[in-house]
Amino acid sequence: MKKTYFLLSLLCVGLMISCADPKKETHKEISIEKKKINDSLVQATIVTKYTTGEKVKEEVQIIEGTPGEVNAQLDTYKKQVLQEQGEVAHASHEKMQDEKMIKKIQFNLNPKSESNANGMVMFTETEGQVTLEAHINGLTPGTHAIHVHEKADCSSPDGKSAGGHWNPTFTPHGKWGSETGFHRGDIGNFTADETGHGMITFSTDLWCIGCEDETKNLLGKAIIIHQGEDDLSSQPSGAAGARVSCAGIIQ
Ligand SMILES: [Cu+2]
Ligand SMILES: [Zn+2]
Repeated sequence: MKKTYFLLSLLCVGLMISCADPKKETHKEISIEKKKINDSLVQATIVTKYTTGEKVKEEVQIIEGTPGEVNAQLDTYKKQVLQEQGEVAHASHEKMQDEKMIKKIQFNLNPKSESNANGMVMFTETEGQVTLEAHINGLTPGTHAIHVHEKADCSSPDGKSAGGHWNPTFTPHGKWGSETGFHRGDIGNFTADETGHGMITFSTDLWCIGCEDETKNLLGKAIIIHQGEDDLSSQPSGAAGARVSCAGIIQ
């Protein structure tokens, strides 16, 4: 009796193994990320992840060239993948993720109005969202205003060559997001510590880097840091005082 049970259970285990694992399925996942390096150079990274049971294998392919070249190569690649997918449809599972375009530009902030305020400002655009990150040194401790002004011209000693606040929607000056209106350049205020260092990050989908929409496009504008605080109400520019640092947002 015992022997029969043993044999039966062996048979069951054997059946379970063969049923669960007819031929190991390989899952294939593809992700494409596009990165703009400069205006004439784009880099696309294709990562293909093969998962067979516990095993994961990754293949990385990098394509670099002009936007046209890279797009053409990606098109060819995608057609290939679709063909393969047709042939091995039941054995593999494929997911083509959205292409992500990451744009990144960076500028130096230079002292104006006989200040020592310098630093850097960086803009990153990904999936319709632009993030600004600015680091400034040489400020007087306390609150300072930061705005986008209308012209990428920092040539004058007082920074006034950059013009007024960038205001493509012709609204009053104010706090960002305010119902009574705000300029597209009204980033607001940040604090410098006792060593004169300050930093700010700011994110919005109301900006873009080099798109067609002139109510959103940052290129050709300037970043200005002020000696004083933006009161977020005085017209037309928040009474923030002298312009102590300037960066042109030039392509
Ligand atoms: Cu300003
Ligand atoms: Zn303003």
